[in-house]
Amino acid sequence: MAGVGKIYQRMQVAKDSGHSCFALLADPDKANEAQLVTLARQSDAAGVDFLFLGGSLLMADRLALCLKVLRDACSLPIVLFPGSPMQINHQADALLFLSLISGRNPELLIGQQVVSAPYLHRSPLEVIGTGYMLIDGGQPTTVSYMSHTTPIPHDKPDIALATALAGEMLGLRLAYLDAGSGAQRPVSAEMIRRVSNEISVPLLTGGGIRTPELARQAAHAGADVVVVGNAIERDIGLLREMVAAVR
Ligand code: 1GP
Repeated sequence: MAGVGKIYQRMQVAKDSGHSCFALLADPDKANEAQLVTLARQSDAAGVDFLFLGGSLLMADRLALCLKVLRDACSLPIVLFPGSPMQINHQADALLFLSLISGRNPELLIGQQVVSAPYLHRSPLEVIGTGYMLIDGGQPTTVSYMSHTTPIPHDKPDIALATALAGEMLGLRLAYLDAGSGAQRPVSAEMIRRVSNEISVPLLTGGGIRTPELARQAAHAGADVVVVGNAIERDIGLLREMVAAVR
């Protein structure tokens, strides 16, 4: 488990080179098997860098099935983006080991991590410690409700920066600014720029990125990995354009 794995290296290259990556987020609750196969094949063809898999609340026990379907349909790296320790599965390549550092809920800062650490220690997964920050996206999201935390205000880039720096100083290897799935407005370019310019770990952002132009703005502002879920779920025809915009 220790050391730097391939997926983290890829994100570091993005940070060092200024060439951002595109991650497609699939929610195991939302896509059926045929849709997952299409998603995987089209992602491969469009040059998607990572498939992220997870959701803040899973209503059905489909994670293992989704992993198998995606695995069989493409060769892209699969990264778990778990809403809870129940969303850990060793068939993925890597796991974002999230600490919700924008909140003050001890369970999500360290409690659930303690529960899952012994399992992860023995698993082949690349475990990537991630400082996860919820940013106000204009409406309450499932994550803010489920986590009992208050997001960082949309127009307070300094708070996001201070939080990201604290995460980095604590040894977390990624920073993730998330406006939440389906956010009315994504994290602002100003906030992304402010954080990206000052931290030395790769920066991910997602939530409410509905158009190629918004994806381009996020990458241009300094996001090393741009994560999109809903928009592609709604219209897979946007995929190529989204990936091209991030490049
Ligand atoms: C990943 O929560 C986001 O960070 C995904 O958000 O579904 O709105 O793209 P969307």
